[in-house]
Amino acid sequence: MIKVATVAGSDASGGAGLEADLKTFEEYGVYGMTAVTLIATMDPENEWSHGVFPVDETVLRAQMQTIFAGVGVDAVKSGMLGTPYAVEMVAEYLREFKVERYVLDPVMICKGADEPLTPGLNKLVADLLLPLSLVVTPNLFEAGQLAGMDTPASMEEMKTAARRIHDSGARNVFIKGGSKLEGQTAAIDLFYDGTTFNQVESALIATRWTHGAGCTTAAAITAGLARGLDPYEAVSLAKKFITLSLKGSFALNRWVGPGNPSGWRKGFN
Ligand code: PXL
Repeated sequence: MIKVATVAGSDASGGAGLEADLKTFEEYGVYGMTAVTLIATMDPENEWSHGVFPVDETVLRAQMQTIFAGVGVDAVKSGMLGTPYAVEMVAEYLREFKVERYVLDPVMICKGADEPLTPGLNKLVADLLLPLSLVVTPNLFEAGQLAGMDTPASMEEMKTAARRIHDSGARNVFIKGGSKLEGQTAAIDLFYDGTTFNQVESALIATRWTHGAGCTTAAAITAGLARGLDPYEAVSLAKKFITLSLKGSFALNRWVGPGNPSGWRKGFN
């Protein structure tokens, strides 16, 4: 059995975080494990505002031991880490267990919130985790932050950001959210392996229910790598996966709605 792990937050609403990761792993036919870094909650009496409750360092370490020392992994993904000790611990375990296939989803914001959730952490993530990543999956905002520039507003700026992030140690950079560039009508993302730029394109799915799309994309890339795809193949397949997931998206309530990772199995097309 192919085994993958996600080191990520739990989203109590079920659409993002490790819940999205596990659903995605299941669709890819790989065995998923979780190290929970924090629990994210949403308050229905306060316009769905987010609460973030980090998991104690000892408890996080015990989970990492279970997964890395106790079982072993073919690929690893990290999502929302939330604390400096979580970032440091991920770096420590990736190094100690010589993980080759590591996907860094540098989660800095949740959809709906425009402020970084943990601003102080971004530099630590860039310093410690970018150099260990096989693929990093920033959205436009996160790409700007990792590249030390404003949020890219054109394909040229996306390329500049991708180059800088590659120079900081990520072996492959996948910048999502090209559909948000001015005048864009398709969902165009950018893949860069240090030599060649590839645009990864799909039709734009017109839905406001995109909660968990970033988590799902990174989890799909992780599972694809674990199954032996190369980074560009894994990214291309993940793009198809997320497009079909978004075709099956739905509202949970008036604030939020997730994609549906079973979209490609159920044929929402
Ligand atoms: O979608 C970003 C994200 C990642 N991880 C967790 C979250 C969210 C957004 O709500 O709750 C745990």
